[in-house]
Amino acid sequence: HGLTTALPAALDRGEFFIEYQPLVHLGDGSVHGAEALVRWLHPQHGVLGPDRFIPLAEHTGLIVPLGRWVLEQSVRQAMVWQERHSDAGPLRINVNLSPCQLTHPGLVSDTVDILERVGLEPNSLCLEVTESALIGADDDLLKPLRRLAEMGVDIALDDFGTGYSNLANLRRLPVSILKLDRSFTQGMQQFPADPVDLKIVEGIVSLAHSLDLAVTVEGVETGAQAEQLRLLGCDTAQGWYYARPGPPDRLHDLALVDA
Ligand code: G
Ligand code: G
Ligand code: MN
Ligand code: NA
Repeated sequence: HGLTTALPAALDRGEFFIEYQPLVHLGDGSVHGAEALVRWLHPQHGVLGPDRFIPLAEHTGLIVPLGRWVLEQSVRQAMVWQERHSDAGPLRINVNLSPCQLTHPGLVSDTVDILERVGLEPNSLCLEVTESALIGADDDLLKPLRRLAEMGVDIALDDFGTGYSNLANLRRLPVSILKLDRSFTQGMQQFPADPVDLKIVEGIVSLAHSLDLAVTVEGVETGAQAEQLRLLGCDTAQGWYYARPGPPDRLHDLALVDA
């Protein structure tokens, strides 16, 4: 595969870049932070989204150095936001982790090293892990996540509700945030939403809060969705209604508007 063989050189040549999508508090619309989303500016094919190359990077192992690069860039960017917007409260950064990064022995030491070199507080970082990556996870897999959580790094369960997680299993995961999958948000397009959809989200939020987990919703595209998810008690939100993924300076504009 052409893209696969081009990946290592692309990292060396600096062809990857990161877009940031804001996360807002549903209560007052203020900016909470942003999720880092990597892209590849391919010299022939133009901008490629992560769906095109993350699976290839996972397959070849390049995901480890690429993931480390994404983490370092994102942590540096969060530090820049915090220095410029000390008034907005510490803006936070969410970074996605692939399953192979979870089993890589350097995960904890690389993360600690990056946070210390940059000077970002661990509780300004959230690592997103998909629900499917943690299904049936044994203690060996959970240990590095637990160490990071003990340091204050938030762990979010991404795409929550699409997998097959045993809800009772949530208690043993070192997770502090549930990111409700976009499919739930799509069910809130009508106002009022389908009563069954409302009940399901209400139940998830209630369970999450009783376990001291915060709930983030993804894929909010309309004000009606935002309002219904706010009324259901969701904590933070992300989606095109607020902002598409974009360059880092866009977060300054948003944070300034709300300040
Ligand atoms: O960027 P887009 O909006 O198309 O995101 C598509 C998917 O790619 C998301 O599910 C996201 O979790 C994943 N993704 C984006 N950036 C990264 C990254 O840096 N590392 C990993 N492992 N996945 C990412
Ligand atoms: O990590 P995760 O799979 O959740 O990554 C977020 C993905 O969702 C990215 O591909 C991002 O571009 C996409 N996305 C973000 N906001 C919206 C939205 O409001 N609507 C839709 N359809 N997709 C979104
Ligand atoms: Mn994510
Ligand atoms: Na998701």
